Amino acid sequence: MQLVGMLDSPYVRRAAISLRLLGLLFEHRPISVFSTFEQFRAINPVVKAPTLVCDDGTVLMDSTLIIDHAETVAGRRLTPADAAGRLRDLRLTGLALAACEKTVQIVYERNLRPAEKQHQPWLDRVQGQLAAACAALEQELAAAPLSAEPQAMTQAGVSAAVAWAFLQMILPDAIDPATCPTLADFSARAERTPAFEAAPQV
Ligand SMILES: N[C@@H](CCC(=O)N[C@@H](CS)C(=O)NCC(=O)O)C(=O)O
Repeated sequence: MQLVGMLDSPYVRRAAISLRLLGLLFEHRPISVFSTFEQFRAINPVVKAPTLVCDDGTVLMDSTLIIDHAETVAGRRLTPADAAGRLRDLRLTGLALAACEKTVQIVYERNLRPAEKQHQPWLDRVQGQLAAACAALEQELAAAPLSAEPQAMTQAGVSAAVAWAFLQMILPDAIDPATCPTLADFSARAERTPAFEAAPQV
């Protein structure tokens, strides 16, 4: 199978890291939805990254659905098996995905919309949502740490670490790392593990 998309996308990156943690072999095709739009469109006319081209030719999009499929192929999940553990993992993953989404919305508003058409009240709203997602992640990780060890890494860990690294790379002034020390430390430790190092965001 082929994973299509650039690793500067947190969605592509969480999919790539998850595939590796699941032990699945795949070819990564670093094609951009912006600079190589037509090349991407030839693979997936919807032009969404990540896109997974499955071995049977099925073109699958959305990182969560790609990970769901990968877990089925691998025969195991990156979420805890028990209901309470899985619920916590899903909640943390949801917070991380919201942080990714709000970060991307700010970047698109700033970079893709002409300056005179940018709407500050919308940016303020999104910034507040991003801050809320990061604060909740920080609070919950501080209360009950996630393991950054490869064998114990769950989807919440993958997504939280990727979301924080992406935010720091692309909007370094948006959230002061001093307000999220647990999240920042967790992300840094995860980044030093083989599955993360094999999928560098820069
Ligand atoms: N919910 C989707 C979000 C994917 C997403 O928005 N990807 C961006 C790249 S970071 C993209 O494809 N942007 C191009 C577009 O939406 O036109 C997922 O989890 O895969």
